[in-house]
Amino acid sequence: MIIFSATSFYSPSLAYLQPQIEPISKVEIEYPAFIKVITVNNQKRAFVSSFGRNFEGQVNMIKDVSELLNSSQVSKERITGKIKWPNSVTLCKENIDGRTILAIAGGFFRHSPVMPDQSGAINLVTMDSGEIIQHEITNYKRGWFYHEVLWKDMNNDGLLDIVTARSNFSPLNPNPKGELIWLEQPQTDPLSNKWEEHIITEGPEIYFELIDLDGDGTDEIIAAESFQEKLCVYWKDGKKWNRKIIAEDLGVLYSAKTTDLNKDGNLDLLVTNHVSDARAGVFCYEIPSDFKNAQWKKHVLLEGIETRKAGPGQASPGEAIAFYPTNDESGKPLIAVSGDGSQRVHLLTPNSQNTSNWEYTESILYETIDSVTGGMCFEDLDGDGFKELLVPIYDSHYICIMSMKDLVQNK
Ligand SMILES: [Ca+2]
Ligand SMILES: [Ca+2]
Ligand SMILES: [Ca+2]
Ligand SMILES: [Ca+2]
Repeated sequence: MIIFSATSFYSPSLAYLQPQIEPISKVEIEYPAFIKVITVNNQKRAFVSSFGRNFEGQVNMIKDVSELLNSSQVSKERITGKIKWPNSVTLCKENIDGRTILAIAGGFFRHSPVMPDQSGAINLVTMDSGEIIQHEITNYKRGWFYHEVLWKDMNNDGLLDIVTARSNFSPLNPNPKGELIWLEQPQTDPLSNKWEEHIITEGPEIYFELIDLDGDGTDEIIAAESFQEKLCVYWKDGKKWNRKIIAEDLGVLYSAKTTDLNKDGNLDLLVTNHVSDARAGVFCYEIPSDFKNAQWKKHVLLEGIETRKAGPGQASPGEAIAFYPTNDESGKPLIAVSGDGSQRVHLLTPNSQNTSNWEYTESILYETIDSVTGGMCFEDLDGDGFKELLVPIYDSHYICIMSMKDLVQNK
């Protein structure tokens, strides 16, 4: 077994000689857009969301994730083929009605007036006992779509509810809006009864996080208001939500996630945008203790990502994920970035362990042939202690799997 210490791994004298690492496998699957590995009943399962303009949206489950490591063909089970543009798949941590439940967010915007309705929904799916049950819990709202789901008991009745954000953006809508809502789990028959909708606040659209930044027992909201091009924090005063704009100079936003990037003990916000100009990049905002009034100090970690995919609407990057190659979480995390229109997976390695040094070195982990990259995830699939990176290679119809063992050993 290969053992490495944080010290040797992060030593700046050891640059990545071969940053582009060979995939250990490429698994065929049509139009993969997002992949997530979720432990369901103590078994790791991979869920792949697929969609395309003229391709029926579907979510497939790969029951035996070890198949992903050594074969281009895997046995998969379609858990739904009836969801428009499925995005994230999120497991409810508690059984509901004795069943394991997945929530799938979906929908997309219309590019043109002749395009059919793409309005989205939140669907619950359960597949215990081999039978698949699907229940749409949102009311139809024309032109709106959903991306992320969070399970949280919002009314303290002991039943987990769903928090989600929706957007009504389209190129045909000059003033897109967002809404953060929660859907109340009914007391009985949650797989057939209505989940009552409650609006939390207008604004949040795609990525959001509920987090109690000041420890007063009430969550604040951090939101990437993607199409409104605003990165915001909300906090509650009595019944009123206050909103502070952290940034509005990045263009369309992709993701925002709290994590301590520089390991100084304070949370930072890791942000990506999604543009086709020189601003395309990866950014960090240090969250000040006086988050309402003080400036959120910005650091540019990577900028000028080139959008190599041709065609209208192509942009870069996608989501950035702070990660460690193994379970050893000492030192600063590395950052993996799905390039989306850059057709690459970018790796950012911190130049120094100094908490006041925000410099990173970019290397390319993987480069596709004319395909955008989708929503990726890390998981140690074979239990060897090194995580695998699973990347949807959308236009070329496969999932690329790389072992972080190769990253560590190549350096
Ligand atoms: Ca509840
Ligand atoms: Ca708070
Ligand atoms: Ca920090
Ligand atoms: Ca592994």
